[in-house]
Amino acid sequence: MTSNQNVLRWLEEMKALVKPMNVVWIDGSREQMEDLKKQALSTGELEELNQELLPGCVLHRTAVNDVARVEHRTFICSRKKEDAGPTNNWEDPQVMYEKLSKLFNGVMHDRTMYIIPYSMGPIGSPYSKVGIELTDSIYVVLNMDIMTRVGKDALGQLGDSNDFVRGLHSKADIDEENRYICHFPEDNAIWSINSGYGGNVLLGKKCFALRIASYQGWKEGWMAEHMLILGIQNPKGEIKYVAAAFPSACGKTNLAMLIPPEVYEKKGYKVWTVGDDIAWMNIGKDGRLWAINPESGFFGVAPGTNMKSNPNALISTQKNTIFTNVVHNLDNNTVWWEGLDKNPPENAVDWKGNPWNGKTSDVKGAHPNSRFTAPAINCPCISSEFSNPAGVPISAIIFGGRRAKTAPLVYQARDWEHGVFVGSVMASETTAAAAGAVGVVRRDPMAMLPFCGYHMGDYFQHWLDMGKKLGDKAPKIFNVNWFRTDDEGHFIWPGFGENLRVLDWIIQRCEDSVDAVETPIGYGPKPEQINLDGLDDVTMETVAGLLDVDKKLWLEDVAAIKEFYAKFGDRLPKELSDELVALEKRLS
Ligand code: GTP
Ligand code: SPV
Ligand code: MN
Repeated sequence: MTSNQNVLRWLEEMKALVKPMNVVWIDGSREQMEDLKKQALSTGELEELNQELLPGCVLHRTAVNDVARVEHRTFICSRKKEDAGPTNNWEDPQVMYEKLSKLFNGVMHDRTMYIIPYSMGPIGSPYSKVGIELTDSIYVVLNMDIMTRVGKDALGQLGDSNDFVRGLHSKADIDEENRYICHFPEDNAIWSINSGYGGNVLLGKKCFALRIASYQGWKEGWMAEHMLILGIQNPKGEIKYVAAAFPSACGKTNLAMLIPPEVYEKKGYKVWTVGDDIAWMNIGKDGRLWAINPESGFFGVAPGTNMKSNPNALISTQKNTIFTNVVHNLDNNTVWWEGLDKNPPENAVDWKGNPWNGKTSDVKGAHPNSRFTAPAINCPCISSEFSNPAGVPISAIIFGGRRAKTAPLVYQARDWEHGVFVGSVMASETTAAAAGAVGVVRRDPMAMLPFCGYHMGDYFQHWLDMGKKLGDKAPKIFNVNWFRTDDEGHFIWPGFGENLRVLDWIIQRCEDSVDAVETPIGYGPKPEQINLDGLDDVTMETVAGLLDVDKKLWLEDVAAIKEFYAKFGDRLPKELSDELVALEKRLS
């Protein structure tokens, strides 16, 4: 498939380590994928779903101990410990290579090794990058084929270059005790063993496109971020693009595909999806920030996805989709999950593979982190710019998280530096996307806590440096929170499509066509500036409450931020500690 000596040399080295029974190059052809799918169906690794209702769709169940990212077993193996920083697990690269070599030694002796060349980003884009993943899992091959641009084109893009990310993955025995997801940023390498779950094994995604790429972006002067990208088209046909960083399972896919409320739709507003999880952003020739989506599919959270909350996501999953850890409805051989509809199947199999009756069972049928892998081209609102090698120009950057209290519905940062501060102190309640407790508030700067491949203090400095380069062409920075709750714990803001009402204010701020109120934390809308037309159950008083800045809660937050910032020692940029002092002053 290639004469690239850098690739061939590395392959020989890896083959000598894992000693595969067979080696198969993935060329990206339909025939090859169909063939692999058939093999996986014959072994039970995949189950074929109803091909009339869900053409091309299959179901997969992971091991019950292997259902989410494992942050405590994820390592950044930089040569110097301090370069991984206080928020990453670290191990010396030599020590880790040795330890993993023992686990990888001969691990594929009775298995086929698949070689997947892939491009993150459109083929031909100056911003795209190539990786090669070696894996013993057909499930991984089929997922990578949806999520990235796989095969000959990617190798063509690489040419003779040595600039490719070397990914090695084996399911091994799915042994939790020996599960490792390891990154060697200085070697462009990722080794992952003993898992079969998405974020741990689709090495193009979080491992490359965020952890390794964030490091590359730092060195090369661009940004790899955990952000959706969407275009908002106004009635005049003008499209403004925004990028938004929310932590895992906090609403990126939903916002990226939102359906405008009827009053907006009637006026002619449209929303276009460019990406739902990852943005690579470069300064373009015109000095503005341009973003590409390095992926080509959606690895979305299934529970809660329905025809009301996110019809575009649901429609995207109706063909050529891989479902993982959802309910198998045996009556019609389709799938189900909590929040799909109010009609759970009675004759079904749950995500663990046990018989399940949705009418009588008191346990959940789908895992809370069950997922669909769907081709982006299936999405009814996919942007015409989705594969544009130049990307799209970003007008606003939006941070957000799950906060029951404290964070208001929306506010704007005072300037770029303050915006970096706002992103750096983001906090959110944890979700099922990672193993561990759910619902605990933790700091998650720029939604990158689990994904930053180097010292987070240096990462903050990189953000500040990018702002200096962008100057007055820098996107405006905002913070949103869809998740404020009332005393009974119900969400106050209706969310989903109605979030366009908030984006509307954000776009108006970017166009300088609306004023704002100054608050201690930044600039907020006047309640009447949030358009509530056609939204009967939300009053202006409710919005005023959602925009309220509770100084007492914020001062508590300041104390927590001080503690968090202390971790970074002298690698915390002075601009950020100054911002914290200034915030405290404005609050008292
Ligand atoms: P990852 O793929 O893990 O990065 O997640 P994500 O950020 O793309 O999250 P996603 O859009 O899949 O949403 C996760 C959960 O949040 C789903 O259960 C949604 O139903 C819920 N959710 C999304 N948007 C909103 C919103 O505006 N309001 C409320 N209340 N819930 C929302
Ligand atoms: C996330 O957890 O942020 C995801 C899913 O997008 S995973 O690919 O598992 O990281
Ligand atoms: Mn994500």
